Amino acid sequence: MKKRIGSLLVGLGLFVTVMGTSLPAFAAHSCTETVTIGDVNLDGSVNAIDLLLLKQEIDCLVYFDNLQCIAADVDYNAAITMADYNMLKDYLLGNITSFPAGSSYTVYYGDVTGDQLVTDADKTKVSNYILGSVYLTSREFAAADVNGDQVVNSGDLTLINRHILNIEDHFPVCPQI
Ligand SMILES: [Ca+2]
Ligand SMILES: [Ca+2]
Ligand SMILES: [Ca+2]
Repeated sequence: MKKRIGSLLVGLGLFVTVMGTSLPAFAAHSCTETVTIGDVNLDGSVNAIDLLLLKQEIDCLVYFDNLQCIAADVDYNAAITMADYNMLKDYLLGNITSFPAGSSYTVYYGDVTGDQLVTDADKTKVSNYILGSVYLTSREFAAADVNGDQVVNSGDLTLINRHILNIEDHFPVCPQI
C-alpha cells in the first residue's frame, strides 16, 4: 500500500552536500516515505474515499497513523478538523486545485530538523521532545518514529543514535528492500 522509496538521488545529493560543507560524513539517507497530501488512506490517489475517511477520523471513529495525519492536514495548521474536510471536499469538487500543505511531503526518517540528514541535532530534538521541552509537528513526529510504533520515545532515540554512529544503517520503519 505505502510506497517505499529508496532514493539513490537523494543519497548522492547528500554526499555532495556533505563534501561541499566539510561536515562529518553521515550515512546517506535512503529511508524515506512520500505522502500525497489529501490521500488519507495512503492508496496513491485522492478521492471521495479519502474524504469519507477524514470525516470518520474527525468524528473519532477511526485513528490515523503518523503518515495519515500528514496527508489529512491539508490546510497545514497542525490540526485535523472540519476545515481540512471542507478543503478536501472543495479540492474534489474542483473549486480549488492545491492545498496549503502542498501536493506531497517526504518524510526523511530520523531527520526531525529538516535538513535531510540524521545528525546530533536530530538526536537533541527528539531527546528534548521526550523530556517534554519541545513540540514536534506531525511531520517531525513521523520522522522521529523510526521504529514505526506510532510513539516517539527512548527506543527511537536509541535507534537514531545508532544510525548516527553508523552501527545501524536502516531503521525498522524502513526495512531494507
Ligand atoms: Ca486515497
Ligand atoms: Ca488542518
Ligand atoms: Ca517509535
